[in-house]
Amino acid sequence: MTGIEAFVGELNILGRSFEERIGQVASLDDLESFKVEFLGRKGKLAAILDTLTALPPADRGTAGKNANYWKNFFSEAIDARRTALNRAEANAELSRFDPSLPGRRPYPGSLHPVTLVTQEICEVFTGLGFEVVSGPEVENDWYNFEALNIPPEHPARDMQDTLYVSESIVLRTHTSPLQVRSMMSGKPPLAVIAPGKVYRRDSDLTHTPMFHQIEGLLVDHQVSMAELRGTLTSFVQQLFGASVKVRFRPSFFPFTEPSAEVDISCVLCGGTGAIAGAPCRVCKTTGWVEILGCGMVDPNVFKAVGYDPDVYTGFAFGLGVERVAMLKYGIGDLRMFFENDVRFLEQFS
Ligand code: 2NM
Repeated sequence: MTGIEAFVGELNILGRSFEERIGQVASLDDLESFKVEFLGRKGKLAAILDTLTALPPADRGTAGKNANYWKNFFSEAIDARRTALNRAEANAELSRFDPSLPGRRPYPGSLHPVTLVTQEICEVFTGLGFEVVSGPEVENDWYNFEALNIPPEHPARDMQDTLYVSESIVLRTHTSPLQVRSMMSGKPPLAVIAPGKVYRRDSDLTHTPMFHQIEGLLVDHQVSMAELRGTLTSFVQQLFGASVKVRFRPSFFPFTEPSAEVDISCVLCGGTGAIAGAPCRVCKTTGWVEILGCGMVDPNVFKAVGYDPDVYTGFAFGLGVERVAMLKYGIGDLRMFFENDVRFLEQFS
């Protein structure tokens, strides 16, 4: 065998061993060492090429072409193998993913019961022609007290009851300052409903330092208490059902005269005071529950906002939203509204 024949023979043996083994390379790491073994600077192909200089110069071209052929063959085969191994790995990952598994249940959330009841009450009053108004939670003394006929020595102004920001700035203790603002920025006929947060220095089982109120006001010529009674009767029957009974009891507020508190027949026992012979826990056997306060706007309030009390009369009312929500949904504990336990809240979705 001549030199060139031996050279080409070595290459062919190397090529066959490459072809036998490449199919068994099973990982990308193994493929890199396999590449070094055949194509590396000190690899098997390089070892054969080192013998090229021992050949007669006339044979070196043929030898070089043969060696190049194998070099390209090895490179392409290794690249193809790398592509195949990559694809196999991607497929293995896909097979770990189970497309038949059920999706995760969406968790959409829900409106807070205080929001729901506020919306519902505002809808009843907008249906009666009232306009919804809003305004600042931090008020000055004049809007919160003075304009509402609450004099400087009134107990409501006590540090015990009111959250003061400074000597003359308070967190509003009711939403009435909104009605004062409405009267001053508008003119009769006026019908507004004012929902919002209010603040009082009070915290126990049945009182929270922040709660929600809705107050209403209607001003026009010759507004009568009969219209107050008709409006509020329509309101509670839309909210609690046409069969609830309504009664008005005399009461007192500084900003209304006369004033009244409104009771409805108990929503739990239906006004009987008992359920299956047991005393009703909601009305304490009386058959009635208090739902709001109201009255005819005091002339002093009209004077404060620049309305002539001999020309205009009006009625006003106010209610606590948490209290109404407790009655409407049969919630026994005020703290439920503020704990934000999802198991409680999701019942209103
Ligand atoms: C109540 C009860 C009675 C009331 C009065 C006014 C205003 F600004 F017109 F004078 N706003 N709200 C009012 C009247 C509120 O809450 C129990």
